[in-house]
Amino acid sequence: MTRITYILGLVLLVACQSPKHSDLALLPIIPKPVSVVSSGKVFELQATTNIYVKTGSKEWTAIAEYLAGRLKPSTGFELKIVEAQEPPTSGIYFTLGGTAELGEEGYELVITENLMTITANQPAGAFRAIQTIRQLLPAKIEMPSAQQGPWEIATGTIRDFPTYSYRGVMLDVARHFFSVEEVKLYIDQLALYKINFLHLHLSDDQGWRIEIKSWPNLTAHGGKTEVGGGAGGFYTQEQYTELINYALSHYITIVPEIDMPGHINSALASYGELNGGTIVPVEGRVAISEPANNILDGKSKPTELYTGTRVGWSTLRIEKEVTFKFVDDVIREISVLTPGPYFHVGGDEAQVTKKEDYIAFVNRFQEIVKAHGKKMIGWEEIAQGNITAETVTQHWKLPKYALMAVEKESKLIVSPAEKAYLDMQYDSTTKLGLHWAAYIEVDKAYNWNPTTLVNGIGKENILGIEAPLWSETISNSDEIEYLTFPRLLGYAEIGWSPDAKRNWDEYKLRLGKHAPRMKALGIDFYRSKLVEWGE
Ligand code: TNX
Repeated sequence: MTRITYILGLVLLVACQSPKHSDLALLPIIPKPVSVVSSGKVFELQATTNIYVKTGSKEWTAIAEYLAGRLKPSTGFELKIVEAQEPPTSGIYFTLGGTAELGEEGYELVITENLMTITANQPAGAFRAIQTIRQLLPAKIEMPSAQQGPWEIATGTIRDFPTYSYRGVMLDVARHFFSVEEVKLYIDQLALYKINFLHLHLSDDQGWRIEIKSWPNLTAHGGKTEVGGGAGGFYTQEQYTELINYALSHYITIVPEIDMPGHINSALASYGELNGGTIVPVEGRVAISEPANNILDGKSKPTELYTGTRVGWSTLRIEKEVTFKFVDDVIREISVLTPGPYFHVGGDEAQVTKKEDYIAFVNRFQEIVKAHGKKMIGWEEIAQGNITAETVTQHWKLPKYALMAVEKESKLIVSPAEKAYLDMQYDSTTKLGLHWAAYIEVDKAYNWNPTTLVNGIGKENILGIEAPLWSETISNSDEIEYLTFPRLLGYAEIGWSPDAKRNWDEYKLRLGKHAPRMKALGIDFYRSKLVEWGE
């Protein structure tokens, strides 16, 4: 073999191996699917492509409509939705069924030159499949205006299902309020990466954000401001329901949180009878550790509204009868509006609540939440209470509480602050966010595993993962996006993809290819230097 033919041969070999659009297995899907097998051909989406739904149920039709709606602005196609009893020979075909392995959210996607078949046990699986299909199309599919095709999809088979059943994000709407429209936009963005729970932190010292009809001053007064002194705001019950339904149409379950017994100043400022005395917040993160002893002076004046960022200085008082009337009313009203299984009672940083009172609070909260038909979730400190196996503990900081929870057979949502807090800065030059737990660059956000976080805690103890976004430093969608993206994609993959398939060096290549997609969606993401961003 001459040198020339050898080099030519090499060039040819490399050319054949380099990514081609028709190779399904080389597409940068996030989260990475369980299995992808390519068959080397191309399916082309055209104006005449029909979307067939086998079951004819309203829910499946709504999913088909969601797909058609997502594809319309950029393609200009008005794809028709047709009921089919038999598998069609061409088009996009949604059908019920599949192996047990696919579970509630899994799907199988079989793509041939003429037909794309989506099979799932449940509508949720079909919805997740659509998110994969979006990522199989060129990034410009996400543009809000008409683009030039062709709209080609590589052929092959994808089988996919999640590792964890809980893959959440938390948005703090208390420190800064976010409008219904801003939360809906966030839901749109989370859906693309197969997130299935959105935890809303609805109350804190700085603001009460959900209408409670039996305690109207919570929002009328307690919703009036936010960190920095802005106007705050709140959701009426109708608006909250609108958010629940919007999330549900994206197969996302809302978890409402009312943070108690600490982080409660907005309620104490709204109703003097809830206030057990004057506690003045002190400088620094760790506030006073001893409860003030003038607490039950009977005068019960409301506190002042608070617009700073200190934590751990307010508390409900267990000695007051009215406290539990309040707690019961709030949990009842929100539970009635919430179809999801969970109610989050907060329970974090109750630094001025006596330990024995704190434990008694947790026990009462658990009873009340159960009485209103929900399962309790609380931040890890609740593990000190008599929590049952039904209660879920959200681990954020101390391994000892995670272990305590697991001993009580409580399952964990893992949200380790130094790895999974979306409000942590990327590095020391990041303008938004905080860094009390860590700086979290994009590699650090990705490079960890829930099952190796705490010695003695394994997959069987873990319900899933959640990335919380606290909002002390952010107040609009652009800022939400900057801290959320691109780290969210990594959390989504940790929650969904088999751990053995994950590695940073391979992931960062896929991540880089999501730049044009996020850009097309108008997402203001952080362009980490660790990633080569595609255009
Ligand atoms: C700790 S994490 C908090 C929040 C703050 C956050 C800021 C947790 C359960 N509590 O009250 O907003 O730090 O990063």
